[in-house]
Amino acid sequence: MTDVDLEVHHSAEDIAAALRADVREGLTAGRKWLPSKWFYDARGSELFERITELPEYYPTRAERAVLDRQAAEIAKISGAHTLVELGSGSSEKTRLLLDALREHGTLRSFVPLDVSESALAEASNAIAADYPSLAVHGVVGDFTEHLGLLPGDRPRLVAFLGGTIGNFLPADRAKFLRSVRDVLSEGEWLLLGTDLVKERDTLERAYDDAAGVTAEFNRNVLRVINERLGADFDPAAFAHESYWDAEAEWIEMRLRARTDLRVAIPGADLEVSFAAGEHIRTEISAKFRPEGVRAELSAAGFTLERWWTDPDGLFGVSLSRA
Ligand code: AVJ
Repeated sequence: MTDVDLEVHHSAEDIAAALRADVREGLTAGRKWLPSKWFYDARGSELFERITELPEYYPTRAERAVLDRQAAEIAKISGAHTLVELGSGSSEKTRLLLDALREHGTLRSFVPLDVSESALAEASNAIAADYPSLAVHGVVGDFTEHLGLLPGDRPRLVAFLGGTIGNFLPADRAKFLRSVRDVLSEGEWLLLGTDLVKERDTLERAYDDAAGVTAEFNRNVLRVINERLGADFDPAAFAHESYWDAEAEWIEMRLRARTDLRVAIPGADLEVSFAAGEHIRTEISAKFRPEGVRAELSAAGFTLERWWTDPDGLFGVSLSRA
């Protein structure tokens, strides 16, 4: 028998109100920006899945290479009864961890948490079907807000994979890591995926693929605003860009207005003007150095127990103890 339930922390009204507040703040700022979590409606989540298969987008493959090799070790060290996955998306790589924990004999429940209800429901159902004795408890929500509500037998292993930690600004990242530490008890675990600093070309291409999938993913945020707030963005009027900021050590995705534009956003009571060439920053994706990851984990109250990279040294995975 399968055992899936979905807990939804975001009603359609909550989502519209949060988007409205973000749009008002970000698009009235001197340098326009939008939070990257708004990419992920059903279409955006699908586009992201396609990104993970692109030749230029190495992080997914590199992280999978680490988990392939180390899942058994992760299961043995953590002895987790519950796997919690933050920003779970399609939960594809999660299966490597679930298999290893099942093999190890400690696994009881799986708690995926994601902002996208469609992606979460699909993933939870697929996992529940393939792991009949596993209790699956999906949580639809924002992992910056709903961490205190994480269910599951202890010890729990919280997996935050894919390098999504890089989407936070550094100060928010520190707060977030601290909040994860605060919901865990001593002896519970964090498995963290961090994309590593590397040469500009490799990074910029990973976020600007030849097939244009990332460009569509980027423009999807404008469609989300059109749908949820009745705006009249013409996505084609914005050019997609990826830019490696070598000083901040992050990739920025931007949408650059091709001409002077005026956009009405009735659901946010807003009219926004763009000068030709002006851009909206739609995402930062920070890249890390091993010593930086160790320092940030330690500052948040974690003890780093293991650090692995893929054979090409592109991506790091750390296992830390609370
Ligand atoms: C899902 C947040 C890990 O930052 O690399 C992929 C999102 N953006 N291509 C990343 C993304 C553009 C991705 N994360």
